[in-house]
Amino acid sequence: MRTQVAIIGAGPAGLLLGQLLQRAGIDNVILERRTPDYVLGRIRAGVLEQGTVDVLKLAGVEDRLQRESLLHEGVDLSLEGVRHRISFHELVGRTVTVYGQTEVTRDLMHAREAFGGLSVYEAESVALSGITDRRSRVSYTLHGDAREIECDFIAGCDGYHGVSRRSIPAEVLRTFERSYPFGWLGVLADVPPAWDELIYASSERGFALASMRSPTRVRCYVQCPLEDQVEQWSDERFWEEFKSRIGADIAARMQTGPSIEKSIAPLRSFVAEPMRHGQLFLAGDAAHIVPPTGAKGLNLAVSDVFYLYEGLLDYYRQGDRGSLDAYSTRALRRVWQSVRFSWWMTSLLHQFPGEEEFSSRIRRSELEYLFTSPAAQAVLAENYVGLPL
Ligand code: RFL
Ligand code: PHB
Repeated sequence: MRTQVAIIGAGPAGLLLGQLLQRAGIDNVILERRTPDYVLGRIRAGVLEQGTVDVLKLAGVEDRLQRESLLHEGVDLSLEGVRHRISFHELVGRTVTVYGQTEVTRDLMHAREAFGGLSVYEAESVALSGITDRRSRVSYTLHGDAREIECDFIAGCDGYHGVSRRSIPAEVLRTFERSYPFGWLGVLADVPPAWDELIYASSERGFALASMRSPTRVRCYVQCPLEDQVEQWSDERFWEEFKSRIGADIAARMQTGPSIEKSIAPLRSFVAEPMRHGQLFLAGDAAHIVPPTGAKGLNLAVSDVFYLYEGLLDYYRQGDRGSLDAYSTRALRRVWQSVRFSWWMTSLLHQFPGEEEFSSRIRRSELEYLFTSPAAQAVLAENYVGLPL
């Protein structure tokens, strides 16, 4: 088989790139290791920047998003149960959109089906070759049959554990990493949220986040030890812990219910440079990971894809390689901004096990400064709503 762009991975990055290229008449094939249901079963991000919504519009997948998403004008930061509102709208004149990653993925899958784009699910043993000699190929097996795709470019959109980044020689790739000594335990439940906007809560027992997916569905997280297993956390234990951190007034009026999904994610920051090697371009979690505290992972995947799309468009429309050549530099500039912001939000709001008293006093002092200083709040707001693409 021959195509112009072979895309590895059908997460939001791969599907969005496929959809943008499809609309521009650029031929592409998506290879995904899992089944569509498995991909849709992964509960992840919930907050979209305006820039992300704009790119989704460009991809023609805004109908359901516009009908079902929730517009949030700010968030609450809570310290030991006392909440302080950060109004993005008042501070920087912008807002964010609450709409689950699962729904973005579902909309993109439907759009691809409608357009007749080729997605190969359950592709095994995906391997990349000829990345630097302009005869790029991707081989894989499907239900035991060996197959190969010849292509102009490969887009590595296969997440942190994918094969694309590992196909770049070690002497070319530099990686930067920080692991945090805790994880997030997340629960999805069909109860109406007792909060109007997200609450990021710092408490002596650890961080908690109150989020939502719709007027009838909540998504809540608590910071937990890295060693914890989901089985140790019954729904009762989760809700009790969540209530002890989120603040007494919310705890008193919130509804709880059986979890429909429960999972633990470790927190880490990771960046691989460069994001391009020969004809291979990395996008999204394949190139970088941020801790979820800043709500940036999905948004970064979208900005990478947008830059890559512009580069491919210039190449196929005008034969101009300039923006493809600039891709890695351009994407990494924005990546590092989000890496910095996510690291800062994580450091500000979590309890670090074994930390000396000095650091926790500094953190408390910074939070108190944030609550009283519109200048400090504006810095948070500007980053949270998303720096310009
Ligand atoms: P994905 O979603 O991991 O998709 C990669 C796809 O590639 C497939 N794959 C392969 N396919 C073929 N061959 C191989 N060898 C393959 N190896 C892997 C995988 O099966 C998968 O389908 O990466 P992508 O598309 O780059 O998207 C990135 C986002 O998923 C991620 O950044 C966000 O979910 C991060 N994130 C959040 N981001 C936000 O912007 N806002 C949020 O509020 C937010 N909250 C979160 C989050 C991530 C979380 N977890 C669990 C990590 C909350 C959590 C708890
Ligand atoms: C979510 O709703 O899953 C969510 C929201 C904000 C974050 C992380 C996760 O910072």
